[in-house]
Amino acid sequence: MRTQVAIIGAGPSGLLLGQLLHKAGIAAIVLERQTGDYVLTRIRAGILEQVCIDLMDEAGVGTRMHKEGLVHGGFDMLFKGERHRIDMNKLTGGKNVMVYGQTELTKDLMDARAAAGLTTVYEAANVQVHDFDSKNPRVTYEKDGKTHEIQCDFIAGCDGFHGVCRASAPRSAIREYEKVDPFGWLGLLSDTPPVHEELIYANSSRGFALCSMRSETRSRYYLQVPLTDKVEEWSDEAFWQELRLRLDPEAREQLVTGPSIEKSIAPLRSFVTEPLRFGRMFLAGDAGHIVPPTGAKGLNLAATDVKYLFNGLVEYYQDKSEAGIDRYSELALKRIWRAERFSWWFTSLMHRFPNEGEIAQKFQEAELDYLIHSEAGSRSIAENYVGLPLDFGH
Ligand code: RFL
Ligand code: PHB
Repeated sequence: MRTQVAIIGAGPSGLLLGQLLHKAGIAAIVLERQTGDYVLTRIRAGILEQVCIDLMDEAGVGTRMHKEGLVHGGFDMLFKGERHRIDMNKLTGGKNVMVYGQTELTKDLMDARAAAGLTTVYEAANVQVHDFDSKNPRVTYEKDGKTHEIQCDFIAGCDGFHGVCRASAPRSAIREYEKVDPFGWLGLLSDTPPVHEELIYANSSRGFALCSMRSETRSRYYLQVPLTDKVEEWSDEAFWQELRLRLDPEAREQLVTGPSIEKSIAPLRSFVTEPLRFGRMFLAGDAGHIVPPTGAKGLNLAATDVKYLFNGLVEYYQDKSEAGIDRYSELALKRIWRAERFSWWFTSLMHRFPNEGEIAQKFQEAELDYLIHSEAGSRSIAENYVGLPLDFGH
């Protein structure tokens, strides 16, 4: 088989890249290790920045998102038992975010891919990338007991944190930066109305909590928990009880509880790979970087990596210029480091750190108090949360 771009991974990065390339008349094949159903049952991100919304539109898959997504112009920060609203819309001159789950976005992209008759190989085992340091890269994989080969011009490594592409880059050419936080997030999804019409980020002496949602009837809540906790040890009742204790009296009163549909613990990690290009192989999304989820940046960064890479590939095929693909790594990393910085900072501001004592909470509360009373402080949070423009600082 031959194609122009072999995309490894059918998560949001791989599917979005595939759809944008299709629209531009560039051929791609997507290889995915799991089944499509498995990919769709992973509960992950929930917040889209404007640039991500725009990209879904550019890919021609925005219709359901605009119909069902919830536009949010602000969120609450809770500390010392009181809630304070960050009016993102006002502070950023009219920008918002949208609540639209990663599973829905992935489904829209999968459906569009299927409708256009584009090739996605699910359950592709033992995917391997070859010769990406030459002009004739290849990808091999196993399916139905046979080994298959794809010849291509480029390989897009959209295969997430545990993928094969980053692992195949020569160790001497790669630099990795990592910080793992000493706690995780226990998430619970339930078919209950959200406790509040916008998100609540809570700094409590018992640990961080987040009240999020997927729709007006489906809620997503998170609790900071020690990494040693096991999800099986958390009954739904224990979760709701702990969440109540981390909320303010009004939210505690309004919280509607119900059985969980999904419960899982995710670690919090900051991780960046430099560079994101190895000859004719590029890394995009979680394959190249991970952010702690506090800033809601993971999915959005994946989308903007894809946009930069897509622009570079279009320039290559339409204008016969390598300038765009040559700049991909540098452009994407600038935006990635800014989001890494914000996500790390917001995580540090909102969580309990086991070894830092009570003074650390006092510092956090003083900083939060400053941030919500200072327009400059609030605006800085708002402008980062809604997402910096694609050409910020260029
Ligand atoms: P994905 O979504 O991990 O998709 C990668 C795809 O590649 C496949 N794959 C392979 N395919 C073929 N061969 C191989 N050798 C392969 N190895 C892997 C995988 O099966 C998968 O389908 O990466 P992508 O597309 O870059 O998208 C990134 C986002 O998924 C990610 O940034 C966010 O979901 C991060 N994230 C969250 N972000 C938020 O903004 N808010 C959240 O609440 C939030 N929760 C989460 C998260 C990430 C999590 N992970 C990665 C464990 C919760 C979790 C549990
Ligand atoms: C989510 O709804 O899953 C979510 C929302 C905001 C975050 C992280 C996760 O910062």
